[in-house]
Amino acid sequence: AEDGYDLWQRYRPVEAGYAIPATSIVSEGTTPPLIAAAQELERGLSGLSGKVIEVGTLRDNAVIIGTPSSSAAIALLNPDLTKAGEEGFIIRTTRLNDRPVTIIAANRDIGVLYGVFEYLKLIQTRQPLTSLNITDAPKVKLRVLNHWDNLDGSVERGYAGTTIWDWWKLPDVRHPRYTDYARANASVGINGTVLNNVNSNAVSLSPAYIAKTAALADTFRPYGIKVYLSARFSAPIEEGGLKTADPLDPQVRAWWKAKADEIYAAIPDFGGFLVKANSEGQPGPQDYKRSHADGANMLAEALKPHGGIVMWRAFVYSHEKPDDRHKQAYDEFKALDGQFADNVLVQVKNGAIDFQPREPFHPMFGAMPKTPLMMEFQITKEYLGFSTHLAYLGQYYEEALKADTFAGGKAGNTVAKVVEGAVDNHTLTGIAGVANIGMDRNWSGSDFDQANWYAFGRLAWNPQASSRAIADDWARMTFSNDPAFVAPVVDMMMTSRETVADYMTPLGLHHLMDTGHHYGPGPWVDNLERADWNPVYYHKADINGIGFDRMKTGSNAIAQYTPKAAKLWAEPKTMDERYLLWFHHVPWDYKVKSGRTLWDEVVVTYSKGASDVTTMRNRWASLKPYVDADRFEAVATNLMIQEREARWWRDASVAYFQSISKRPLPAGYSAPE
Ligand code: GCW
Repeated sequence: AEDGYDLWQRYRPVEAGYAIPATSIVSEGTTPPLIAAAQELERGLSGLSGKVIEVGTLRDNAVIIGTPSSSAAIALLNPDLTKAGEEGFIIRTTRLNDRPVTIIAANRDIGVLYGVFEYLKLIQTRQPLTSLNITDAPKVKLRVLNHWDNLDGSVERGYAGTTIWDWWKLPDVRHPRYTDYARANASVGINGTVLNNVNSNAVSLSPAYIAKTAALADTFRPYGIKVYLSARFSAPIEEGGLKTADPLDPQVRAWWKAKADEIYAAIPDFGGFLVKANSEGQPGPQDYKRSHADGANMLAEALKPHGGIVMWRAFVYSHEKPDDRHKQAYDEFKALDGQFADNVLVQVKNGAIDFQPREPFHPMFGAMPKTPLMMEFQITKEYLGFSTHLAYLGQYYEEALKADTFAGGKAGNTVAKVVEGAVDNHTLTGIAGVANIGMDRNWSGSDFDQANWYAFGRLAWNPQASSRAIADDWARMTFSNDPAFVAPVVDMMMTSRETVADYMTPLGLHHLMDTGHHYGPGPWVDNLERADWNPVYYHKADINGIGFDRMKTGSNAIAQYTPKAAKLWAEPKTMDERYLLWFHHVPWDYKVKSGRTLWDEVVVTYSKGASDVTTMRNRWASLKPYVDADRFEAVATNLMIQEREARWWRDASVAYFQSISKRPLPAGYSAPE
């Protein structure tokens, strides 16, 4: 049965009519990454061609893989690898000893593995193989998953079952699933993984857990994946028995240095630490009246001799500050630009609130030229319907990455270019994605959520890639290459996130999900202990209007953007109305671009979102002939749930807002029965 376990690496036989010329694999490499590369190529080519294609001798149409130092054949052919860099590769059809061959070559072993995955993708997406000349290399250095996995097995905001890390049985038991995890990640170029939740437990830094972490690191190493840990800032107290975790205290600094030395003794290529500090109740340097830079630099100093890095999160907000939550991270961090050690990256969520279905880009991007800023996307769909609602996030990520920061007053300095380091000349660069992986057979909780993991990796490799092209590859590799399937599915994926925004948070509304779990509507919630957790704080609806005024007349968060970026949102009349209520408090009777009143537009957009899910559901039903029965049914069931819940969102939201606006529903829209 098709249970989705194979992800986009199914390697099922191609249909007659598509030719795979490869006859044998030539690989002389003996290092673990080169062995992994040869094994993957054997597995992929054999599966896809339906015949055994093994590592063997040179024949016509052999595929030769390796680096100039591991392969005499590659050395002899001496291909130009200057553009392949540290992790990139080339794929080329050429001739050797008068035989036609394909070479997959790189400067380093890991590039060969990446090249193998690219070559297999060409077959999986039915590209011609006869005259290849490909050079590719990642544009971002650290391409990292963040697991919000707790040591007790639960996953914070995880909707795909419990953690895949079997902490009890590690370090001795190494499940094959760990290798499959590494293969999947390497296939999209992910080269790092933070194993534990940012809301971390100091036990993850204990000797027993370091040994367990080392076992995972050993398993992932052949695939180019480094492990990292979330570090609890108060660990010197909890694990070390010290009285303080003050970053300027010599004993605290010595404890972290010793801890880093201990970790590197077990894991020589350990990546470093991810830290959530002074955010949502987590300990941090401010507990000792020190700055984020003081905290980050202390850890950076401990990791530096070993080549490790610190990813310090900018997701901070405090309810003690009555000001707009939107402004807090920028306000705290902007002043620290230039104060971070050179092995620190500041990790910033794509938007200033919290992974909402739509957010404008975070104003920190472009505003801290002296600090490498790492993008943090959420792959798990905390605010977009968990794993039952279909929302393709590739399109979401692309929207954030393409946004123009106008840094330095110049057009074209997009978020992607800031993250790539191209705007401010950083070589230490990174993108993180909060993983959607768990023990479900299909890894991600649903078949279509696998696409979000896939798209994250592809965009981390190349932040300027097209999310539509990525969806197209994914649909072909995961389901079918039949154009009658691919075209409608890609169209459906590309509009799916907009649909979710329409039925949950239209026109720039945000954070209206029910409390705590964030599933389903809760725009009426107004009784939480913290004002900034209440949906009413974000929509500010009253009898006259709705929306969060972030202009000068309100919180003035708009001033955190460069003038040219701010200008795009300054005028309700001319702006993209999908951000309208994010920045403006607008009267219900205001006329939007469609000619309707704002009130009518809110109702119409909620309704459109709900009916677009019905359209998706019908579209999927029509694709039954192209999909195996198990996965067809699994997706169909989710779409049934999504349709029901989109209507729930529409009806509950419209009814609630109507109780405030006191306006009639527009003609043709009836109240829910
Ligand atoms: O989105 C919020 C989540 C928390 C999460 C926090 C964060 C890990 O609701 O579950 O905690 O953000 O990103 O730190």
